[in-house]
Amino acid sequence: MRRFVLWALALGLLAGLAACGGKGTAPTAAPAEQSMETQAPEQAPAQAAVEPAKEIVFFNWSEYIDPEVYDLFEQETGIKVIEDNFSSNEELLAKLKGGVTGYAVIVPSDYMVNIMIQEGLLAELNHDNIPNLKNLAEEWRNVPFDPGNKYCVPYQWGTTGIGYLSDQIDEPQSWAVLFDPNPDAPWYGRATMLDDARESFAAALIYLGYDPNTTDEAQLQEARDLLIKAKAGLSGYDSDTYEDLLASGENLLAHGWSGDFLVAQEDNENIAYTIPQEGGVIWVDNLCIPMSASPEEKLAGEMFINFILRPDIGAKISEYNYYASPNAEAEKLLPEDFLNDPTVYPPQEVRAKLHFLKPVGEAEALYQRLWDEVKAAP
Ligand code: N2P
Repeated sequence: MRRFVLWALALGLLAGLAACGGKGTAPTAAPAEQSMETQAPEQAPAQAAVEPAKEIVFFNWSEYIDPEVYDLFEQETGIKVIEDNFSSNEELLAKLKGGVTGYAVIVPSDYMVNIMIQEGLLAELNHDNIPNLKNLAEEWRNVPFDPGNKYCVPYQWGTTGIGYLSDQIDEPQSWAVLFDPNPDAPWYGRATMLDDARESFAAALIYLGYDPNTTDEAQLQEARDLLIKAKAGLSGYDSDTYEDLLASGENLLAHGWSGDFLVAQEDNENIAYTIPQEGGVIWVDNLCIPMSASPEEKLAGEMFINFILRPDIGAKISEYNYYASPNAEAEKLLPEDFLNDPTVYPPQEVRAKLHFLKPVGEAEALYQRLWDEVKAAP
């Protein structure tokens, strides 16, 4: 534990030195820990050092991390992590654009990383503070929305489809179970859709055979009408407790995220998950630091990201939330049945029908307006 604290302090010192600009002496190539041990304290330019914040707030999706990770991180570094939750990328974006402060690490999905970079909302990561980046699988080192992990580190990835109670209804084959509401179907009035504009529009657009990233207004209006039609068969929109409503038997069907259903199997073994024949969404969520973080929060945030990238911690997180890890070294620690679970790792023929959401530029406002119309409709 002491070793890590020293190492972290040394990294903070180097970061501080680097931030000083060109005038100071460049840090030597000697390993940070060694230089800490051999330097007399009075020789260190104390004014340049950034100390990690003692407490940080992690703004995350709900039930997405094993809370034990916080205890382990605190034991190791002395830094306390407080969790706060958001329910959609748009909610997260609105908070940041509204000038919120106090968040050290946030977890936007792929397309939202793109938008946040363009809006200047993300701080560049100091890779010197994140040596465990080397554990990321090669395919996650150069994602198109953030080449070279300049701003973010992939956290977990998964899919969006339909969860259902397999002891009460047959496996849904099509999104029609939601978009062609039938009062005689057992799940009529006992189904939810995600309270998420892009996700719910994606489901409707995919069902209609359109691109889930379309910017065509006529197609989007058609999708809006379909979403309004579907409301007759829904008990509501929900992104945080839909899996619990299945586990309790209150609902029979839910549009939602793969791992959430798998976790809920612990409460009800009849919960199953499927990607309808028309296809679904694939996404990767990312650990990023908002521009509004203080230097102290940023350093502590980078230490936290580095901790999550530890193989044992990455494996622990996947074992808790049942999402796939982008961490190659963590995957090596995961059991065979996890790695072979087609719900976690969709087979090639399913993968071919999955779409990443992409930024839609100016049409973003159109999506939001049409979603507001869906929500307001009777
Ligand atoms: C976890 C939510 C998964 C995040 N409850 C979907 N991007």
